[in-house]
Parts: sequence; structure tokens; C-alpha cells
Amino acid sequence: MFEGLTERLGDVFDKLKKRGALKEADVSEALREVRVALLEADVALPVVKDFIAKVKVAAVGEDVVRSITPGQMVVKIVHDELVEMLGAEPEPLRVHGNPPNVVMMVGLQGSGKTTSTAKIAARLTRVDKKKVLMASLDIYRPAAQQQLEQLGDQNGLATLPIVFGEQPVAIAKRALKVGRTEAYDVVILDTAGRLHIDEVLMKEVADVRDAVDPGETLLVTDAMTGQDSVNVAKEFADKVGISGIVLTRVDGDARGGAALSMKAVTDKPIKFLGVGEKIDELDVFDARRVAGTILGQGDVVGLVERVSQVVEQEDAEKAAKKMLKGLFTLEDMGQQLGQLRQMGDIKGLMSMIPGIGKAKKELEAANIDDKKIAQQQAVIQSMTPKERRNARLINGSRRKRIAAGSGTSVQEVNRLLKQFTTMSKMMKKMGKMGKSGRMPPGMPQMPPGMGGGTPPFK
Ligand SMILES: Nc1nc2c(ncn2[C@@H]2O[C@H](COP(=O)(O)OP(=O)(O)O)[C@@H](O)[C@H]2O)c(=O)[nH]1
Ligand SMILES: [Mg+2]
Repeated sequence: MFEGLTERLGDVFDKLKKRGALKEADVSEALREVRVALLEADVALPVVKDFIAKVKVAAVGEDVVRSITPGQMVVKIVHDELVEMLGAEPEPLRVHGNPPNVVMMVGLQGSGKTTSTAKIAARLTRVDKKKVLMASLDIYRPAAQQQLEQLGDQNGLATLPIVFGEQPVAIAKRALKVGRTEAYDVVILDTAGRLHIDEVLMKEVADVRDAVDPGETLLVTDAMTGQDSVNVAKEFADKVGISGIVLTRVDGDARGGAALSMKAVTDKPIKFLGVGEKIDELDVFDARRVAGTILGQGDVVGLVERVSQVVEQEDAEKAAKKMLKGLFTLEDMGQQLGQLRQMGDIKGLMSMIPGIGKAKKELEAANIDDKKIAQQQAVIQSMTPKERRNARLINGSRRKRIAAGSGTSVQEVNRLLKQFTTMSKMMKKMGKMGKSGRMPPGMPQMPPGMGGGTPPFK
């Protein structure tokens, strides 16, 4: 699933990322193409419209223009909106209340209800260590009850003994009773399928629901049927009430529109994806993972996230302004070192930023590594607040104390202080060069000190 969409979006973003600065027209053009790609993937029209409108609001703002590279920021915005559309907050299965917790499976015939019942039971047993009982309420299709029984036997999962002639509501009540007396944590009811939305069978589902009050009503629906499955979901959501969706046959070559529209149209989360016929071929739905798959831009999204998490734009600008005025202190330096470390593997990070060749080489030459940064941070942390604000105070005996406190040597402390002096001078110089208060061109959004020019560390 999603291959076509991923390819199309990849083309759009590649074009966008190649540009340096972006004009509003570039973004609009790209979004037009995103819109077409989504429609071709069979995403419902109102969902597409709403999605594009939201992305547009975010993408033509200031943040984009001033970001690492605007193209990448647009990718990140599309990613975040996709996650939002798919359901940002994971909603796990509600099976942790007073036992027995009832899960009712509903949906059309052949959508994968019985298979999904066994898959979920297996998962709850193995992963969540729950004691699970399955019961088939499908008295209409020949051998439907036996199908579930067989799946249970094959996989060591308990099923309610079959009593021929028993009606669905009675089966459901018996399942609940057995669940209670035999201390099952979860009882899963596999209801009868229907070929289409059928009033009689809908009523039956409603009767079962009223009899056992399920904590979860999961609609099982087939991704291969595209928008039809979305319509079915809407019907069930409106008429029976559902708490979540299991989307099956995601392993097929469905275009993905169903998966993308489901949450927006029904306002119910997709909780599981069926990714094959085997018992363990069930994925817990994860909006971020799916969005990542669709965009195929994981590195870019990760980069923008990491950088923006660590350095809030405002802070960075404020710090930069202050430093360029020559008011740079050891405290600032310590903070910067902290930011650098939080960003994880620095070299990995640098390699993710396109067009940073020169600065990267300089940084490599400067031989920055995490361990060294940690050491430098320790040195700064061993200073008193006064010392941090006024480096001139740090005389010989203080240096000795700091070295001991940070587990380093006086040479290390000297080296750091020398670096600090160099950095302060550099800041002043840059401050005189550009009066805008912004960091010099090259890496406008990187933390101060990682900007272009002379590398701060030796
Ligand atoms: N490829 C694939 N096949 C599935 C998936 N889920 C169910 N099936 C198959 O779909 C068919 C119908 O499934 P079943 O559970 O009997 O549907 P039900 O009528 O809703 O109970 C079976 O052959 C299943 O093996 C899935 O996620 N991927
Ligand atoms: Mg079935």
C-alpha cells in the first residue's frame, strides 16, 4: 500500500528541496501537486481539501522562510498534518478495566473479522499477558463458528464451546458468563458478517451490544475496497457506534486512500492494521510510522524535529543578539554545549543537512565529539555562577579547583577558557559585520556557535 503515493510525493518534495529560498507561489504549486497525489491515492475529497488548507496555513508562514531549508520545512509540515489526519494520539485497546473486558468485532462479510479476532486474541495473550476467550456469533454462514474454533485450536487460544441452535444474543451472554466464572480478562465476540449494510443484521449487532455493553466495538474493514470501506465505516459509526477500526489487507496493493480518510471521515481511530493472513500479521496502528512510510522522508523530518526541539527559535535569536553584542558568557557557552549534546550524534546530524559542506568540513577538522563536549560541560558546571558570568575572575587557584571538581586537568580548564575567549572575540567581530542580529548565512537555524565561519572549538 502507499507505493504510488510515496513516489508521487517524493517527486514533489525533491523539486521543492532543491530550491534554496521558497516563494509563496512555489509552495502553492507543490501543494497543488500534493493534492492531486492524494486524490489519485483515493483519499476522500473533503479530507484532501481540509488537509491542503491546513498545510497551506502552516507552510506560507514566517517559520518556513527562515528555517533550515524551506523545502525541508514544508516536508515536515506535510508530515505533521498527515500524522494529525491519521490520529496523532495513539488509542490503545481498552481491555484493562474490570474483567471480563468485552471486545465486539463488526463488519461486512469477508472483511477479515474472524481472522482479526484470532490475531487480536493472540496479541493480547502474548504481548499483554491477558487471558482471552473468543466466541463466534456467526450462526448464519455454514462452519463460521468452526472456523474460529479451528483458529483457536491451532494457536492455543480459548474459544467458547459451540452450542448449535443458540442465538447470537444468548451466545454473547454465555460468553460473558464463562468469562466471569473462568476469570478471563478479555472476551472477544466475532459477530456475523453481512454482505452490505443490512437493517436486520444491524439490529442484531445493536442487540448484542445492548446485552453485553462492549468496551470496544471494532469495525473490521478491507483496505482494498478503498472509499467503499470508508463509507461502510461511516455507516457503522453512525448506526451501531464503533470505538475503533481494524483495517485489513494492508499488505495488498491498495492505494491507501481508505487508511488516510478513515479517521477524518468517521472520527474513530484505526487501531490495528491487518498485514497478511497469518496469526501474527497484525500491526498496532502508529500514525507516525505510517506518515513516515508515506512520505519516505524520515531523515528530513527527524532532523527538523531534533533541531527545533532543542533550539526554540526565539531563544536562539535572543541568544544570538546578545552574543553579537559581545555579552557572551561562559553560561551561554555551557548552554550551547548542552544543546549540541541533546542533538545526539553531531556528525550524523551534520550529514543530514544538505548544502552544509563547508561548515561540516570545518567542524570535522575541529574534531568535535560527544565525549569532549561532555567534558567541557563538566568544566563549566564546576564553576561558580559568578565565575560563569565573569571569566576574568578565574585565576590559578580557581582553575585548580575547577579541574578537580570536573575530574579534568588544569590544562583542560585552560583550553576551555581559551576557546571561550576566541569565541567571544569572534562573536564581537561578527556582531560588527552584520547588524541584523541574525546569525551569519549558512545555517540560520542552527544553535549559535554552530553557525558558519570559524569553528568555535579547537
Ligand atoms: N492478505 C490478507 N488477507 C487477510 C487479511 N485479513 C484477513 N484476510 C483473509 O481474508 C479472508 C476472509 O477473512 P475472514 O476473517 O474469514 O473474514 P470475515 O468474513 O470478516 O470473518 C480470509 O481468507 C483471510 O485469510 C489481511 O490482513 N491480509
Ligand atoms: Mg467470519
